Amino acid sequence: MLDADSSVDRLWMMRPTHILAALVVVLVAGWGVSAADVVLFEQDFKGELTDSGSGLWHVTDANGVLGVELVGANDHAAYFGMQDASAPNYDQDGLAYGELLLTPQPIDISGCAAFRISFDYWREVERFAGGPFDEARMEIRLDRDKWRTLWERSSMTDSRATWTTELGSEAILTDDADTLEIRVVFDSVDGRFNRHIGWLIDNVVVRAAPEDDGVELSEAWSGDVPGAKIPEAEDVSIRINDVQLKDSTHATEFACDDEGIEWTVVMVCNLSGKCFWTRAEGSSVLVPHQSDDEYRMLPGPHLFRAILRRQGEWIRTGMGSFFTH
Ligand SMILES: [Ca+2]
Ligand SMILES: [Ca+2]
Repeated sequence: MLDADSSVDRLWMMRPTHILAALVVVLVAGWGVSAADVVLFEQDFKGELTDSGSGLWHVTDANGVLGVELVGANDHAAYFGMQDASAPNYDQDGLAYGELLLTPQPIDISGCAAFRISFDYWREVERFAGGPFDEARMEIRLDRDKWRTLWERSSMTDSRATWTTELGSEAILTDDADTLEIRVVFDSVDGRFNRHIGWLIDNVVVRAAPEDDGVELSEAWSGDVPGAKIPEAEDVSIRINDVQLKDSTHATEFACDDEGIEWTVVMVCNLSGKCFWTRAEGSSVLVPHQSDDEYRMLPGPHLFRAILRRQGEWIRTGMGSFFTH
């Protein structure tokens, strides 16, 4: 490193044109470092992914996906779905769920104050205004901390079935973190209405952003509802009633006595907390223990969680338990 005196000496030895040229170089280099749109990472699925993803995630081949326009000649994208020759879909036996890590190595963000993520996506899922199903999420984590949902769409937002660019309007402060990882998650929540093409993603780009534009990661979120953003409410409780149906099978009724409940979504989970079946109705929900076309729950204890819309606000309960017969 030059000390101050010797660099001053050297400047005096240069001719004015050299000094001007040096100034231009310094200014351009300075702008380059502070420029907001320096690309830190790009994923276009032409190269290798170190993670093959879980569930139905895979990179499309040169034939693309029936019904989805190609992003470019011989282009590839990440797709959650099955490339059925006549009707691609994610209709499996039950829940369709998968995670795909988009960053082969953690992205080095140690020199940045903030960053912005943009990407292209194509989405066609079920339409249901009463609750979040067929969730498509982008999640990120800083310094290998816990995954946070950054972007989310579900059955509550109309599918556009066309390539759409998400500009990532909110920049996120790095908070002195050194690494950033990105993954995508698709969660059908239950096994119903899954004969849709699903979700594709391409051209994920991370750019440096000025600190002034940044918001804290906990504040940055773009979505229609739920996921990590629904606060857990301690002032609501769910009442459980065992009900015998006409055909002498059993059901459990979940009801909330709180006034102003407009929607109740009950998620039935196994004892390890994995939710595998969801039903949404008005102020109460009836969950049959046996259903010919869906699930036959084994007799015994189950866990549940409820998501409620109360006077326009979404809230969630903690885990509760109930018995099936
Ligand atoms: Ca691509
Ligand atoms: Ca569905």
